[in-house]
Amino acid sequence: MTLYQPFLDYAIPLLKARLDLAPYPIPAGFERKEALTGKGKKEQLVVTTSHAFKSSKLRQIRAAHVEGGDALQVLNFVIFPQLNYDLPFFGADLVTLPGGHLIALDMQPLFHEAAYQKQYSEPILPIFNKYQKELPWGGDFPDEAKPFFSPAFLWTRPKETEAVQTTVFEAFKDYLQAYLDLVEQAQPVTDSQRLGEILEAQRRYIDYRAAKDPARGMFTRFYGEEWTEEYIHGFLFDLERHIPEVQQSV
Ligand code: DBV
Repeated sequence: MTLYQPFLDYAIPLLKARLDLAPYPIPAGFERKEALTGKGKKEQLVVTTSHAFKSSKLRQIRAAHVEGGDALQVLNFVIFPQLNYDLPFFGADLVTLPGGHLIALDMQPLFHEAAYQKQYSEPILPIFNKYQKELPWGGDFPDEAKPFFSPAFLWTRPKETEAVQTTVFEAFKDYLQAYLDLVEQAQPVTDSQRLGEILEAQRRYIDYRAAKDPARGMFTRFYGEEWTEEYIHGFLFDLERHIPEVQQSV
C-alpha cells in the first residue's frame, strides 16, 4: 500500500504548472534510504524518499515520504518561502501509524498581526470550514506548537483510511491550490526592518521544528542517529546551513 503517493503525484505536476520550478539539491545519501525492520514474519522494508524544488519566490519546497507497509506511511511536505516574502509556510504532516491516521494541514503564519491574518488566513477559512465537519478537530497537541499554526489549521485523526484517500486528499488539493494563489499574489518586501522580522520568524519556526521533529525517534530507530540528525538539519529544516547565501539574494 502507498497511501500518500497520489498526494505527491498531484502536487509535483501542479507545482510545475503554476511556478517557475527548479530543482533544489538533495544532499547525497538522502534521495532514498532503506532499512529492514522487524524479524521473521514481521520483517518489513522501510523506504524514505526525498523530493525538493525551489522557485523565484519559494526558497525550498520539500517532501519526505516514508513507506513501510500498511501501518507506516508518512508524507511530510513543507514549503519555505524566500526570505524577502512574508508568505506563510505551507505545512502538511500526513501520518499513518499502527495507532491510526494523524493529519495536519496549514498555512503556518510568520506573524499574528490582524493585517497578516486578514491577508493570509482569512482567504483559507472557507476551505477550512468546508472540511471541518467531515474532519473534526484532532484533540490535544503540544502547547508550544500553537504559535506556529493559523486559524485555518486542519488537525484531524480520521478513523477510516478511505477518508484519507477521499476527503483528506481533496483538502490537501484545496490547501495547496490556495497556497499557490497566495504565492502568485505575493510582492517582495523591501523594508529592512520587516526583512529582519521575517528572518527572525522563519528561524523561530524552523529551529522549533528541527528541535521537536516528531519523526526523530522513528528515523533514529530505522536509520541511526547520525543519518537522522543530518537529515533533519541538512535537508528537512536546513535554513541555518544556508543563511549566508539566502541573505545575499534578498
Ligand atoms: N513530522 C515532521 C517531519 C516528519 C513528521 C519532518 C518526515 O515534522 C512525521 C517526517 N509527525 C510525524 C510523525 C508523527 C508526527 C506527529 C512520524 C508521529 C509521532 C509519534 O506518534 O510517534 C504536527 N505531527 C505529529 C503531531 C503533531 C504534528 C502535532 C503529534 C504530536 C507529536 O507527536 O508531537 N506539524 C507537526 C508539528 C508542527 C507541524 C508539531 C509544528 C509547527 O507543522
